[in-house]
Amino acid sequence: MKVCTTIAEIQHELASFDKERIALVPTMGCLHEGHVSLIEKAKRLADVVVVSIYVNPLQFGAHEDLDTYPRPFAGDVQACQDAGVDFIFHPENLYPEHGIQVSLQVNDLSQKLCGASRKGHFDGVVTVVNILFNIIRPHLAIFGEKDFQQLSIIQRMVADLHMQVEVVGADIVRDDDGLAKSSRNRYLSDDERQQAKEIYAALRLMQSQADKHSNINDLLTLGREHLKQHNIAVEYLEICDEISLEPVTHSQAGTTARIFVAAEIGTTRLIDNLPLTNNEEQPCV
Ligand code: PAJ
Repeated sequence: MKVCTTIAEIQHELASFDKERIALVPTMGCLHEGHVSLIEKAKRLADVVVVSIYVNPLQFGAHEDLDTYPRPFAGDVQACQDAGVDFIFHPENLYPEHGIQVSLQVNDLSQKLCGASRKGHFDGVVTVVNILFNIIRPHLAIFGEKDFQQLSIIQRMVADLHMQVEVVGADIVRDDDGLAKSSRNRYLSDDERQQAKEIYAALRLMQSQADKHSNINDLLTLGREHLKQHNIAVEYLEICDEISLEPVTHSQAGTTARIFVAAEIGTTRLIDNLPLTNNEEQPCV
């Protein structure tokens, strides 16, 4: 495995792989099992795996955790080595010295769910992902369903702009009690960590009751009550279509309906999502 810190260096390395399939796994580092599962999927689907580690300033709001975002680089290098990564791309900066003049903008898809409270966040994400695609020129790129809105928006970017890259989604990796793994889980105290598992519990409760409630609002109330009982402050709890991200009514809810949640535990903001219908328990036909 090689660590490249400049664009010239990574492009020089990748130039020798003109016949191989290159996969990119974009990350902001502080790697955990969720990221490793993306790397494993990349290894199954491609010949050469590049992991980018870059805490992208453009996607953080003024009052967000850019400065304190954990950057345990030595541990990340070890995790990549153990997972069989070929190249780490770890640039110091990806933007022009005096600021970026031309960037990408997401329309309606960025106004919903996380985008409602994180103005400009998804513009920052698509801009950096586009820059990474242009530098690495991967055949495929892997993104986790943990950030489902991000995955949907990147799929839409690639479709709308006719980009020559295949976007592949990967399942959410969770702790044993269901909490979705996240670099931000390390901000939680022991008590908060106990509380945090109730986010997944609320999603499962809603999923398990989905076919008993014909009214989508009853389901949302059920989830909200569960979170309230555990003193969890909800930023949003919605049931939306996976592609349009528009709220669905129960009568429309098919296999593409998904429950989305963002909640604050103490000062830590956590997100999660789950299909409304538990596809795994459905009989194969
Ligand atoms: P980051 O938060 O580091 O996440 C990198 C990738 O790991 C994303 O695709 C995310 O969905 C995935 N991931 C995180 N936790 C996961 C989990 N528990 N299970 C499965 N996948 C998980 O997302 C970003 O970085 C940035 O926005 C980025 C795309 C790198 C652009 O800066």
